[in-house]
Amino acid sequence: MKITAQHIADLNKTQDNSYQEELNLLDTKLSRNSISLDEVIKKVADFQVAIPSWALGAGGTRFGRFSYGGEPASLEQKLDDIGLLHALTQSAGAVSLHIPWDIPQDYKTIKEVAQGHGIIFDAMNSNTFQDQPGATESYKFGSLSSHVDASREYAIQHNLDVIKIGEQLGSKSLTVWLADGANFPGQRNFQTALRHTENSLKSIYAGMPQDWKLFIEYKPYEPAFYSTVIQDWGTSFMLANACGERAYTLVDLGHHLPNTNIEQIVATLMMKGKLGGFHFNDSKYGDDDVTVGAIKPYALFLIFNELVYGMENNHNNPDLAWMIDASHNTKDPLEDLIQSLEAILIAYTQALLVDQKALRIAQQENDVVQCQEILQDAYRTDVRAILKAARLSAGGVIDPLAAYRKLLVREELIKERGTTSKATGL
Ligand SMILES: [Mn+2]
Repeated sequence: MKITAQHIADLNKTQDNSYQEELNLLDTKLSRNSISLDEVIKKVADFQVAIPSWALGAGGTRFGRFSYGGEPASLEQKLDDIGLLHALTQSAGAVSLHIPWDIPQDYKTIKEVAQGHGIIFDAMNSNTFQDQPGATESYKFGSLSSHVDASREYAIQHNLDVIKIGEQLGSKSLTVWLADGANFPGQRNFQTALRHTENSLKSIYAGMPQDWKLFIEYKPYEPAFYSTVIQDWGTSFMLANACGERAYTLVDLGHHLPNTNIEQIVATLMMKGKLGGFHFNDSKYGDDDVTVGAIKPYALFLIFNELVYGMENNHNNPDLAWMIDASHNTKDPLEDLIQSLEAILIAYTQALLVDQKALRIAQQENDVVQCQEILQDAYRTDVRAILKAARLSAGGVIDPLAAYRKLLVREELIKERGTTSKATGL
């Protein structure tokens, strides 16, 4: 199934356009704070989030996985699904590939399919957290941190292979997330594991083309339940500094212990020019299992407030690689991704509405109450009309979820692919 310009035009004719009145009110409100509505709309329209190639099938847990039907069975079909998302939202113009789940068989075709959908290849993701069929070395007791030389070298080589694949697709970055850790006290020597990891990352960094970036992701626990080698932003930051100036920390929202002040981590990393990538999701208890903005939308806004401040003030920090990294157990994955994109853009837009000048003055004057008022005034603004205007200006639809349902996308995909097709991934 392909969504055409005609589909979009027809949908927009029938969709509710009362948002325009809301837009006029917002224009008046924003101009009081000297914020240009047109500039905000342009920034929102330009914001692109990568969709990971593993997020297009039914999500699940280790206890079970319930298929949704019409799942993409090949990389081409995964790109087609992102193409559907991008056609509706105009904000999913990138894919993040996971290797070896999505090794292209025919690079020329894959590139053409992506190009046809207006999708670029964002960060490549390596996988050293499971043994593949036919693997000659095991990651059971670690990969880049392993005390077994052969396992470590095998994992380094895998990352170098991923870079080679990415080069052929036009990707410019590699994300490394390690499951390496220990399940029981005494199992591993912390210092040896960390030293091995640092040396392995340096070898990978040395094998990257000059215009590539390395993103080092961290996570406090799981799959290892006693210790994780790259457990927090400080460890990632230290390793990135050890590698070199094109190595950065990657923040995944779900990879923090409960109540961690993620916005402060973002601010610290951006001040040092070391925040490279960002993974969106939400969580009630831990990890990344819930749709972005489903649980803690105010926390997401506060994080975006620091991201926007950093993007405007920390010119030493590179443009960020944004990606959705969530599971969507029991939901239609495409509907879940539409909801995630909406939540991301709402938080981003609200952060753009913060009256930064007034906030600086209130901070300077120690007017604590006014500081909170300024942030919450932006957060409590309903910005959905701005998202609609941004999508429309970029060639998308006013209401993506309603359009998705009206076009019977899932039903069409089930007709095309059947009910038993299964996507590789989580
Ligand atoms: Mn992640």
